[in-house]
Amino acid sequence: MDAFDPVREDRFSFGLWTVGNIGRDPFGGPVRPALDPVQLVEGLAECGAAGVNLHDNDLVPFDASASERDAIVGRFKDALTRCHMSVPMATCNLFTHPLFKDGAFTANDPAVRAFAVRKCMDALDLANDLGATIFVFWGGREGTEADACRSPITAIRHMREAIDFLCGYVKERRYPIVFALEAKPNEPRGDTYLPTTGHMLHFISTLQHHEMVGVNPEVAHETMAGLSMVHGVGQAMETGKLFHIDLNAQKIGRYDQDLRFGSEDLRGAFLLVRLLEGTAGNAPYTGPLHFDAHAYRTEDQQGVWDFARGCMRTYKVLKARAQAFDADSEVQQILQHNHTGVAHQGIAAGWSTERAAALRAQRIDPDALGARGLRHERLDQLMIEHLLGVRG
Ligand code: DIG
Ligand code: MN
Ligand code: MN
Repeated sequence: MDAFDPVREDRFSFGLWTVGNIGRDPFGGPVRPALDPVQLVEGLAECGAAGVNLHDNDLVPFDASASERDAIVGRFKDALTRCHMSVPMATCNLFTHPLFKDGAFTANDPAVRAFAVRKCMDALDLANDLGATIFVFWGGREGTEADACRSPITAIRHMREAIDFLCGYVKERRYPIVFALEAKPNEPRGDTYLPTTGHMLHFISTLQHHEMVGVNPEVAHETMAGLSMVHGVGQAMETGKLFHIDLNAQKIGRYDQDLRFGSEDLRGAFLLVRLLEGTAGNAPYTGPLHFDAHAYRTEDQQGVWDFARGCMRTYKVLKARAQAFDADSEVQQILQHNHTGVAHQGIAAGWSTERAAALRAQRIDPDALGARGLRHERLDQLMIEHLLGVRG
C-alpha cells in the first residue's frame, strides 16, 4: 500500500464493458474468456474501485425474460452488497442489435425510434433499481454514411423528442436520475450527430427539461475531434453541466482507442486532473471518476487488472503533482504576474452608462501591454518538471 493506492473516497468507477472487454477487434476475435458480471464486481472491488457502471445488456441479455432478468439482477445486487460496490451510472445499449444499424433515436423508421425509447425506459427502471443516479446517452449509431438518407434537421428533432420524452418518464416515476449526454465525432458511423461536448451543450439548452440534462465528455472522443478535452470540460464545469466524465487516453488521428488513463497525452491528463481537482482554485468536480477504457488486446485477465490499477494510480499521482504545482511559490508568482496589470475599470460588473464612459476615459497603453513578457515558458517548464518528478 502507498499513497497512490485507490480508496473508496476517490470515487473511481469502471463499466462492466471495460474490465469485461474480451479483446475482440475488427481484425480478430476474443483473446480473453468472458467473465461473469459478479466476477467483474469482485475484481474491481479487489482493485480498490468504488463503483461499477453498466449498459442494460452488459447485465441482462437482450432477449431475457422478466423472471430471468429478476434473477440476474438479484444475484448482481447481492455481489454489490457483498463487495461494498455502488452503481453510480447506468446506460442503455442502443448500438449492438441490428435493428439499430441506422441509429436509434434518429433512425428513419418510427418503429426503431419507438423501440429505442421503450428500451431506455426499461434501462432506466434497471438503473433506478441498482441505485444509479446518472444515466448516460452515447449515440453510437446516431449518424450517417450516406447523408442523403435523412435531413440533419430531422435527426436533431428526433433526438430532442426522445430525450424530452425520457425526461418526462424519469420525472413521472420520480427517479433521482439525471441524464449525461456523451459526444463522439465518428465511429462506428461515418459522421455522428452532436459530435463534440460543445454541440451537446447547445443541444441541452433546446430541451424541455434542460435542467436535468448535462454532459459526459470523454478524453478519447474530444481528442478524436482534434479538440482540447480540458477546454471542453472547463466549459461544462463553468455552466454546471459536468454531470459525469469518461476518462481514458487517445492518440490523435486514430480510431477510438480507449486506452489506460494517462498512457498517451500526459500533459493533457495532468491539466485535466488539475481542473477536476480544482488545485488552481476553481470549484472541484465532485461526481464519479469513470474510466471508460480497456486493456491492450495483448493482455490476459491479470493484465486487465493491471490496466484498472494503472488508471487509478495515474489519476492519484497526477492529483498529487497538481497539488504540488499549484503550491509552488514560483508558479504562484508567475500566475499572479499574469493576472495583474495597471488598475483599470473592468467590464466584469456589466454595462452601465457610467462604466462605458469611464472605460472610454481610461488611458490604456497598447504598446506597453504588447511589450509585457508573460513568462509562460518558465511556467510550462515548471509544469514539466513537476510532471517529471524533479520538482516539488
Ligand atoms: C463509449 O465511449 C460509450 C459507451 O461505452 C457507453 O454508452 C458510454 C458510457 O460511458 N461510453
Ligand atoms: Mn471511447
Ligand atoms: Mn465513453
